[in-house]
Amino acid sequence: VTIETRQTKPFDDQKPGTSGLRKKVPHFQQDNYVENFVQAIFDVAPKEPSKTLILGGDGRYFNREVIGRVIAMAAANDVERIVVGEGGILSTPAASNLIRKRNAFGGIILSASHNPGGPDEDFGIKFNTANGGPAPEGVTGAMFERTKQLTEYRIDPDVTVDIETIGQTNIGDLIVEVVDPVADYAVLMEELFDFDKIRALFASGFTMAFDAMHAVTGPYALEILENRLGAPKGTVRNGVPKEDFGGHHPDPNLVHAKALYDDMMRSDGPDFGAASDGDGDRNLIIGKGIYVSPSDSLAVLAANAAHTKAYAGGLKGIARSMPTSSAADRVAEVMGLPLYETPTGWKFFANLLDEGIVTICGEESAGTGANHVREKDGLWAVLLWLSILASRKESVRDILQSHWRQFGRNYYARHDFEAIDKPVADRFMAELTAMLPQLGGKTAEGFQVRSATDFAYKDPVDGSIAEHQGIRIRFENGSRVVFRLSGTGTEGATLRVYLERFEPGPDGLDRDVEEMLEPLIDAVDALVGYRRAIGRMEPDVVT
Ligand code: VG1
Ligand code: CO
Repeated sequence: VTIETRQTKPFDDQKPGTSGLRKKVPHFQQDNYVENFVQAIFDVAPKEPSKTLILGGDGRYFNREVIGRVIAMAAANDVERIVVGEGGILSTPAASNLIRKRNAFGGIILSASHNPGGPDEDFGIKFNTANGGPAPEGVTGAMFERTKQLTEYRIDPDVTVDIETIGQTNIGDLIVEVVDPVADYAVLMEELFDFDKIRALFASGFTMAFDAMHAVTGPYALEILENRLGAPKGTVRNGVPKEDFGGHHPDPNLVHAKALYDDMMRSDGPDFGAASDGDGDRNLIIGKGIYVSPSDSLAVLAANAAHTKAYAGGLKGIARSMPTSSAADRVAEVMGLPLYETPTGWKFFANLLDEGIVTICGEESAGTGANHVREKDGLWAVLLWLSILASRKESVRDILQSHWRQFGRNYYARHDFEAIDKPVADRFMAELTAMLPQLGGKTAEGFQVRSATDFAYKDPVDGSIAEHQGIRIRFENGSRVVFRLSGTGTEGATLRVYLERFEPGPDGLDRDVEEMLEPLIDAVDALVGYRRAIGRMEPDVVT
């Protein structure tokens, strides 16, 4: 063991965003940029309940390189055991599971999730704490402070480990365990779901397409869907993880998973379609001829969870991020469950899950998950859908339509305006915030403002406060718009505009989403003039 202390310089831009530190690869390749951030993690994270670290990533370009550096630095930073996925692979939910199973003090997950990969694309590092969840704001804040002060990092340059072969290596006091990235996760899924029932569904001729988007979920989906559940070979598409995700955005939405969507709209297409993102924590659900919005998916899963082994005893509560539609609120109301509304980002769910006051959580950005791990979980959502389909023996369309008849329908879309000049975006948000006191009561295009607020959240478990989490304008007719800036982008600023309009039914449940939201967009634009302020008429991405 030859621990070296090397000089580094502090960086002023290592503030983790919604989900870890994300930058372009060349930015991460600056001298000591990775080392600085990793040292800050080791300095800030308490090594409790054990000195075990979980390590893996989504397999994107630069993944292997950074895995090697983290191992060498861990050896010099009082880590006793590293559990790393073979080939440096671990999906985000699988990493969360391993942290919990191994009583690790935390995990380092290398991913920029749904952002593209490659030498000029995105990379990311995130740290999850001992509960398996993304580091809370207190911890990321402390890490950021540390990155601005660091002048040295510690490394054992002699430590090199073959991460391509499963097995254990002892290097001085350090044990490095290379594990099958899928095995423990697959066991967890078998504990939660009735695999026999899903197997019978596939055996009955039910067909599915799963698009792994050349990202990390490929090996998980192949093992679970095809090998264990007997889905026909070829059910999993793009199942081999690639460093550049085959040149695509591994973002499971109707833009980037268009090929899957097109297949699902064919009358002879599969019965059920799904996709996942770069690091395996998101899910896209499409039925034959019908898209399920993530907000609706959360509501349907919550309403039907009792069809599944793990949730047969009922749910404790539901949580959703603030911009997510209130479809889940109606389910909670009918089922007599508490509903929590949190800021965007999975880290805000962890306390509620730890405390045992919610069971299922979701975000409009295609994230759904539950108390089995502390991250959103793409394949879990797919398996829950499959369990419900196996049990109800109805199509996705029938399930969705009967859901709307019972609870009403929340027409919903998110408009993303990408790569806006940051000063322009910041100025617009500041002007909008200043406008809020005057908006109440105003009317445009027949929409009257009921309230206009800057969302702040007080965590009911630890009392911590998160401010400026999005501007929310609510109308008397139940419609709503939310404005916020993305915290995961790596180019300029991305303005997200979340639009929602409620129809109680029984009429008006089968309308076109875009048509339904158009009057709301016009009203909002008349009130706050966002299109002019950012100089864009049309969004880059609609989801
Ligand atoms: C986006 C989504 C948010 C999600 C986050 C991380 O954040 O809106 O709901 O939790 O990505 O997802 P933002 O700040 O860009 O809106 V992932 O799959 O990147 O880990
Ligand atoms: Co993700």
